[in-house]
Amino acid sequence: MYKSKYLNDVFDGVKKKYANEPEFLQAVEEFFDSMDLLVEKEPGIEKNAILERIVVPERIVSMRVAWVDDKGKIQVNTGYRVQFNSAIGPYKGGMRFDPSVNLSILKFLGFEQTFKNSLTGLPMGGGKGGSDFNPRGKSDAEVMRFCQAFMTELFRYLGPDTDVPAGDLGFGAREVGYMFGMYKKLTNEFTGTFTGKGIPFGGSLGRTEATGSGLLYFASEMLKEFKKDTLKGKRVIISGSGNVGKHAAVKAVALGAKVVAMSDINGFIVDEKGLDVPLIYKLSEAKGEYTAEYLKVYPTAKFNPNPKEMWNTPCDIALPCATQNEIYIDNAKALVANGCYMVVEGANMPTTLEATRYFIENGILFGPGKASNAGGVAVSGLEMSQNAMHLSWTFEEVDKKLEDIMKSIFKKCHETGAKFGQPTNLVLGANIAGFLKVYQAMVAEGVI
Ligand code: NDP
Ligand code: 2IT
Repeated sequence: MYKSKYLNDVFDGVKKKYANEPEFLQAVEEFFDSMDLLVEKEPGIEKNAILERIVVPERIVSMRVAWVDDKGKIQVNTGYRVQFNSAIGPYKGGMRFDPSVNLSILKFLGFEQTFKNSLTGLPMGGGKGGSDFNPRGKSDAEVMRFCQAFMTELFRYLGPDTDVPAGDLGFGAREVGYMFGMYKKLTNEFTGTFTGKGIPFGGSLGRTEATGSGLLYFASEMLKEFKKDTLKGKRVIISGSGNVGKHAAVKAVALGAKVVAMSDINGFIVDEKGLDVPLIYKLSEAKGEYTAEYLKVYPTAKFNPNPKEMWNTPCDIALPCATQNEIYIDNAKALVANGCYMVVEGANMPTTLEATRYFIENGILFGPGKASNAGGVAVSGLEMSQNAMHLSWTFEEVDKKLEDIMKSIFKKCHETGAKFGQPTNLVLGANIAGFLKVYQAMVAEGVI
């Protein structure tokens, strides 16, 4: 129940209409929690029906993707692109390949992306896409055929000033390469219509590392502002050993922290003395299961086949970097009981709403994904700029810009929270600060 009648009415409508989209409803509810403090101060929100409009994607395309596997069998998947909001720039956001992909998940991701992209300060709207295709266990040739088949339909909806996809879960440099190649062939143009591209064909140095590095820059700002402290010597646990988790681990170590546990979908490894992150990086790059190889080198490390139990590991800082809804209320309680005082989200919505509220109510420093993991899309924005200018910046230049953007996002969230009397509530700060720019643009652009 919100204080505002307007908010209650809009949320009731959303709940009824999208009852079968739990992840989307969860993202909207978290966002509306923050809007309760704003809608009465800003009557223009109700007058312009902004919330009714902002929860509906501007366009959703869905397509059949038929392809032939290595055995000659015809396979059929569904591909999607959710073009959520273009008020402040072309649609921008990743593509996810995972059997769990459906419209509820892509809509929650596209909704959050809109506010995340706004927080970066760069001109990017929100979008997300993907497919229920499972890349695990597929050959490179199968992945290529799938990506090409998907692009023969998707290309109609993309463009450097229309919609610019990038990577996400299950979708990395290989997939970007295959999809970009087919896009280029079909459109007969070489433009920056994907980010996260390989360096030889227009990619930005530093994009691969950006989400994980940016997460640690954000975490450093939180520690500096709220605890007058640094990452030096802090015990960190990280879920996910993919693009985000791996680079978060590398940056955590570079900034002096000790990574004591890391997981993937098969389980987690833990070592109080600190994990050998360069070795994990190397082994996980080879794709697939890496823990057995790691334990051969470090027999004192322990393996647990249940990744969820990693949240019972004593730590100072937890970085969920795998997927949505990884930290439930029981995991949150276990983290706090074992001494964790800071949680910073590398994944999108890895913390359930109940667990998020528990952290905030119990004074745990909490960095919401739409702010703390914005480094990836921020460097995607920098890649778009470099492509448009036909030039490329050095790694150091990009990394410095990333650090500045993460500091500025933290400042916006902190100062906006403070304006509403809650300086440590970065969820509130991120939602309101991300929203305000989109809101102003929507009003100025009229009823469309
Ligand atoms: P990757 O596919 O590179 O890595 C995902 C990691 O999470 C893998 O280690 C995977 O294990 C593990 N994982 C996947 N599903 C589950 C599950 N159900 N339970 C436990 N572990 C799981 O994806 P990314 O690192 O790119 O993305 C991770 C998260 O970060 C997602 O929420 C994504 O939306 C978000 N994000 C990504 C950005 C990017 O730039 N890539 C930017 C901002 C946010 P395994 O390898 O064994 O399957
Ligand atoms: O969730 C995200 O921000 C991403 N997957 C990155 C999107 C992008 O366009 O770089």
